Amino acid sequence: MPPLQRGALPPVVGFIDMDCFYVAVERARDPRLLGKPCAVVQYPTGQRGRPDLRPEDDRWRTGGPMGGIIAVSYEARARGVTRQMSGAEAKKVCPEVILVQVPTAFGKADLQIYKDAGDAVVDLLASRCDATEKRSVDEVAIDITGAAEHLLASRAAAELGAAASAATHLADSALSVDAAKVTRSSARQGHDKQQSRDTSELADGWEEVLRRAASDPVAWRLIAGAVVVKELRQQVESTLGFTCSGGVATNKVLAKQEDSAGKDLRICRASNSSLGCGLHKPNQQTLLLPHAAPVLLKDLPLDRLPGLGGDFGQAVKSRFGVQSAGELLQVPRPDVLKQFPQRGEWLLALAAGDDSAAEAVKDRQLVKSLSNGKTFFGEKRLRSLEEVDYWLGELTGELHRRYLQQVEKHQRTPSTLQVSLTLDQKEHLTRQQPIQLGSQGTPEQILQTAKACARRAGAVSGVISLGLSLSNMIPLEASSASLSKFFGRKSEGAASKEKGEKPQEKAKAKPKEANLLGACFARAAAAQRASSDQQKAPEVDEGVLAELPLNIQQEILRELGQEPKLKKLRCDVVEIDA
Ligand code: TTP
Ligand code: CA
Ligand code: CA
Repeated sequence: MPPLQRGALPPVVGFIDMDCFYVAVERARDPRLLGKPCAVVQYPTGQRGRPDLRPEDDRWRTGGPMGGIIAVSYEARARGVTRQMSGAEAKKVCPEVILVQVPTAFGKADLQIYKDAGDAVVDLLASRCDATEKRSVDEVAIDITGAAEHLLASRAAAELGAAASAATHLADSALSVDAAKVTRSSARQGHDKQQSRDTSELADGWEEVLRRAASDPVAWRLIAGAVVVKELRQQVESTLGFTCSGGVATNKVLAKQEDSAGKDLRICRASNSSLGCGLHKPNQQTLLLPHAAPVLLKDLPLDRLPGLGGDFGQAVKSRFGVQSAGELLQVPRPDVLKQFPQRGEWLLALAAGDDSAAEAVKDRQLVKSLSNGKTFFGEKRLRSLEEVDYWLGELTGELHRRYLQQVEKHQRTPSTLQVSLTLDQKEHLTRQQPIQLGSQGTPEQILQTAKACARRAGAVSGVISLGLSLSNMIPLEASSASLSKFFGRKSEGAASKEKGEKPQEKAKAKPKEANLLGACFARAAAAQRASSDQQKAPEVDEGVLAELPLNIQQEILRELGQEPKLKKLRCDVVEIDA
């Protein structure tokens, strides 16, 4: 594997689009819909006085007034049902189609269940990505550079190559190019080029890609990125029950574009706009290596590139008499720069699919937890605690890196570690434990706590999935690392009083734990001050203390010179055996 030169290399960007999303959400709520041709229909407008339909009400529609179809299962697509149809038209082409109406509230569609499901997907992805940018109700751009680099450092190249090639289409493979010729509408209905890649045989083009990647670190990182996307997609499916399609590339310009009408084209960089994500959907993923970009961009209409859908795009087209990105690249560079001195460079980079024209994935998500997991199907399932320990070690490295990022970027640290195991019989075990990493926690600390959790799960033979997560994020200042500051000669409360500040001002907009902790400190510090004359140990408010994570409770008591009386304290850790 070529050496990595961090910093000089472009990021690894993924793109996720959920499959027939509203249908998938309905299926997760009602398993009777699984595997059946079904569609979600809008509520009938103009019907005043109709009672609202709650998500849990019977929303199946067999006739009567109905809105148009907004989401179609792939089974129904294969039988000719499309989004534009009315419910009645759908019944005509596919009599067995099940039509589910969207919930309504206050006389209009209530899309909350779909929004919540989309948010759950973002939350889950965010737990393993460097940045997570929600692009629509069912689409997310993700920066997976760190996760990809971790895989490169921790797994053998042959293993990564095999995992990526078994699960991933190449955007410029003969199959992709062939599938690109399928019209957009038939792509959406499912077609014979839409075959899924879930086989160990090396697919079209992969042998050459793996050979060339041996001397190409950018390609290697993207290949590792394809493995990350595959694992994330598996995790979304096993945790939330939704399948999705994915793309991997070095930037998001082509990972997602708007067409001239501003309508979502659902483009993975992995499958350009003339292809659409429908090229390798549902439940599939595509990798676009840099050498494939020019091929895919060649015939791309210019107005489908971001920023070129309006007047500026028109001006470019008429100035040079070009229609596509490929044609623009044929115009001599000095001519482009002369005509467009301000934006010429960007324009050419954009048409070439160059990373410099793309914005970074914007991290809009403050994660609730950091997690990492792996599945072990069939013969690969884990049969002993030693094997579980080994894989916990593997999962720890990446998690530790992401924890350090949270410390650095957001000054927060996790306070709970959780290990989850799915056993052969689909039995799911979860064990949690407090963890005190502060700002300088080590991988060893995470691993030891994880091993302790795994041991509490009892017999663990036949593990088919193993997950490790860090959650209950608390501000660093509330973590143990700074406890001693609070309990030093001058408490923060006392110090801010001297400066004339109100102690509460500092606590503004902090999470519950931090405020509780603040209250706890204030009382403890006041008790300490009041008692110092009498040389008495300070007291702490047990009610406030009990609201805090267990590790912090213990730390506070130690700082106060009191032995933690664990029996008295409420433990915030819940064990769930589902
Ligand atoms: P899409 O991602 O466009 O489609 P989809 O997820 O249903 O199917 P695919 O597998 O091809 O990606 O839209 C996501 C959801 O947004 C869709 O399930 C329903 C909703 N939606 C509408 O309500 N109206 C619309 O016009 C479109 C395009 C989507
Ligand atoms: Ca979708
Ligand atoms: Ca979409």
